[in-house]
Amino acid sequence: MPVLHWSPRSPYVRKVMVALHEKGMADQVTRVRTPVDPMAPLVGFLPTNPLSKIPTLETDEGQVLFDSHVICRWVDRNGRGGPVLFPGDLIDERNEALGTGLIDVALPWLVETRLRPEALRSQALVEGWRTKMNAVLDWLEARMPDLQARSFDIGHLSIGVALCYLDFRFGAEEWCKGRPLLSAWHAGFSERPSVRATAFQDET
Ligand SMILES: N[C@@H](CCC(=O)N[C@@H](CS)C(=O)NCC(=O)O)C(=O)O
Repeated sequence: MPVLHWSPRSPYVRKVMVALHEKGMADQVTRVRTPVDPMAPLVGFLPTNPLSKIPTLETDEGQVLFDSHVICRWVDRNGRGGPVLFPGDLIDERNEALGTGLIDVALPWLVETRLRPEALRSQALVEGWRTKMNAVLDWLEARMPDLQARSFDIGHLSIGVALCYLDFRFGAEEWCKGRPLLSAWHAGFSERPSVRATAFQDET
């Protein structure tokens, strides 16, 4: 069975997990908890993924696939039923990039404000990330009719997971405030069985 290097609190991994559920493949993959750390690359994992990042997938054919975009493509190709995640008009992947880009903003922000020693933290960086986060959210609020006119694809999945991650780690930023269309859309997204089955969890 394919092996997915995994964590219950990684938003990139959750993209893959939601995709697996959407495509009826959640039980077709063995999950292995792989404790990566940007400040201490996992030496034993480097021969598998020299970037020491998750998600990473080892297929039955001996291929190693990363990152979340590539693995979601593999899921879409190998899934049984479910929505076509990559319809191929580029807007699907543009929207995926926007969702993943929001995660790319949130993750270093989290590292900066929670893991770096206080004396080394940069307020300017945090303000930059906050500006980008709000710009993405406003951009989405303005384009909700376009997003909703499309069938569910990798763009919806990626944006939805990114918003779940903001709820999980950045509740104080109150991203819903003043964005009624995006909030309502995300409430519907959160009810999908694939999303409910893959909730973020902090380990104790
Ligand atoms: N672009 C990658 C990003 C993956 C990523 O950064 N994952 C984090 C976990 S949330 C990680 O592995 N961090 C460890 C590190 O940066 O060394 C993707 O979409 O899969």
